[in-house]
Amino acid sequence: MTDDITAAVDAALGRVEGAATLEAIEAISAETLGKKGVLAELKSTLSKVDDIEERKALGRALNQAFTAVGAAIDERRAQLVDEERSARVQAERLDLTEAMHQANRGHLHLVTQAWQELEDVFVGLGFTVAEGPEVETDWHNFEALNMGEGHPARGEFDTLFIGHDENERPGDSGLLLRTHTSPVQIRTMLESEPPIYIVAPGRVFRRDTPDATHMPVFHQIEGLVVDRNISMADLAGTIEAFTRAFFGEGFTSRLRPSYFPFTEPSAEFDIRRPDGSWLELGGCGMVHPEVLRAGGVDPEEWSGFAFGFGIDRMAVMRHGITDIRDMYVNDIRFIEQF
Ligand code: FA5
Repeated sequence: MTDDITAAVDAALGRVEGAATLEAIEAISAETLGKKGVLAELKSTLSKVDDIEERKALGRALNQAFTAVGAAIDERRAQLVDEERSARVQAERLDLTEAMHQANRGHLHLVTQAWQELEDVFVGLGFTVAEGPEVETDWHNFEALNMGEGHPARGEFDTLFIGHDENERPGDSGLLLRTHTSPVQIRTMLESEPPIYIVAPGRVFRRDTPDATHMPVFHQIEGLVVDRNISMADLAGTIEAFTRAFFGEGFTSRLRPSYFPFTEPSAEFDIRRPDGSWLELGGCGMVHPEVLRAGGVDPEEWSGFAFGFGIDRMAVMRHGITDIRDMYVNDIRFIEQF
């Protein structure tokens, strides 16, 4: 019988080693360790052994056989569970690397790109960046800029007013959507002492009908310099340096006499398109003494220049876009070109 036990154990261990699936291992377990298994059958014959010592020894041998085969089965089962799990993970794994390679990264809006590059150019020229609110007071947007109530120049800005209720007349609240970034000049002068060298990019609003060069919501970058002995030559030099840095070679610019209530003298800044036509980019001039006073700056001691350029127009100029509205319709065929 000892030989039978040894043979049963050897056979079981051999099968366990060769088992390739969990089903196979469970079958071996049942056939070896189960109630009707080989070892159980051998155990049932123990009662037929008359010699009590021999029966005890065989009983111990059988118990060891159960333990040895059970341990081998447990070990192999754990291995198979592991193998099956890794096979499943492998099979279900999503290969994301391919999708990553194909992913098409978008880019910032052309106006945002121009905005950021303009900031870089002016910071390079020694300016700092300032900002002001989009909802402005009539005082900051007009009055302090030498356009008191009834000033005819107000009519050039088709203003969107903020009302508290529908019975109000437009303008009653004293609040509006800023029509230009020039109110930031006033806020900066009131908040800081000269010398001042700032640019203020931002969004502005006018009741303008969209066309190839106009949008009702657009962007400007304001510049303000207040220091001792600032002259028109400093303004011209700054604009020249900025044009070269932002547009690069091949673009020509010109200053043409103009009128703004908040600068004296005033000029319009134009840039020549590659096709030879000129586009107005913004206004500029020497800050009017009344504006310096409104900002709490003594015009006897300080002088300054200011400019306000349309960022959207700069973006279209740089990329040779013929219609400003194209930048706002989000046609992917257009966007992908940049
Ligand atoms: C002004 O807004 C003055 N505040 C500029 C200024 C600042 C002059 C400081 C002197 C000193 P103007 O209304 O011309 O000026 O607008 C300036 C620029 O904004 C225009 O030259 C143009 O480039 C741009 N712009 C004006 N209206 C629109 C519009 N509807 N859509 C797109 N760009 C516009």
